[in-house]
Amino acid sequence: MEITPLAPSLGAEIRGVALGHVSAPEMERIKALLTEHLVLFFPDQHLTVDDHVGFARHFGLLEAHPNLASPECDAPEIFELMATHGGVADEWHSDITFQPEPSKFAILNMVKCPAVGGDTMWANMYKAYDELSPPLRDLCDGLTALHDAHPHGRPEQTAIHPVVRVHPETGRKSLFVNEHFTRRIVEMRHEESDMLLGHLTHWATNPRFTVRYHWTKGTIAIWDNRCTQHFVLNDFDEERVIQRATVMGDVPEAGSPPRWPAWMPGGFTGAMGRHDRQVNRHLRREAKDLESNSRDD
Ligand SMILES: O=C(O)CCC(=O)C(=O)O
Ligand SMILES: [Fe+2]
Repeated sequence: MEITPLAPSLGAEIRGVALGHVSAPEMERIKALLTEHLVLFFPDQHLTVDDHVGFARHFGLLEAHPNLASPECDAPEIFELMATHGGVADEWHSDITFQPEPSKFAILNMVKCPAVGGDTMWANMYKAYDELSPPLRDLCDGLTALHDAHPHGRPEQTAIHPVVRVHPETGRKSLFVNEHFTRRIVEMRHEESDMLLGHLTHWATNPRFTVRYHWTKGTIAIWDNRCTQHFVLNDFDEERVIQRATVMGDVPEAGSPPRWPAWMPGGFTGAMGRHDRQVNRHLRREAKDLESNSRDD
């Protein structure tokens, strides 16, 4: 395999392997390269849907998109996104973090892309964490945040995750909040949460942490959602079609337990902001689930 790193922070282009029939040693090598570079690009693969799904299965169990349909694509494991004149995910995010177990990997097939425009960017969340000052790292280590599916019109789908997660394979810490799905730091007043989330989500996308990829038709990309975020440039007129296989996730593990309880405004519930209410509802639901589970035991 021929490996070309694309940026100092993350990303490598790989040639000299046919993903339609990878051998076990090649698969081992690809997994190691993904751990090292966080996002990999394999140009000129031109996989069929079956080969794409077959390759993606090497990374784990696949899941359909929880909220968005792919009317033009029959394969249940594939999420297809068609766009013309832009209309893509142009907010930084890691995939489906509003779920209790957000997806581990995405394996994307670029089916049709504009000659110019529609590039995708990724950012390295290990670096975004490592380069915070020690006091801010320490604060973030002790916090959790509420994520929701508001971008899919489903704000009632919520999950609470650590603001800093530990990667189960590398043991490294990474920043795990994103502008698309993260709403509230659970342990803070909403004004403080807005300030900190605003800073962290902006910081996470510092150009030094990123790579930008210009697609060609038939390229396969794989990224690790646990330590990266991505953003599609909404700057094209032609048609752009991607097909994504999504590998089921795990519960994000915290480096340390939350050091403070959830913060709630005192007094009458009318004083609550929208995201306070969401946190409140989520915690009540969790407590109820816990109670009914212990009753079942
Ligand atoms: O279209 C792309 O480049 C990526 C879209 C996206 O956000 C995703 O598939 O998760
Ligand atoms: Fe995405």
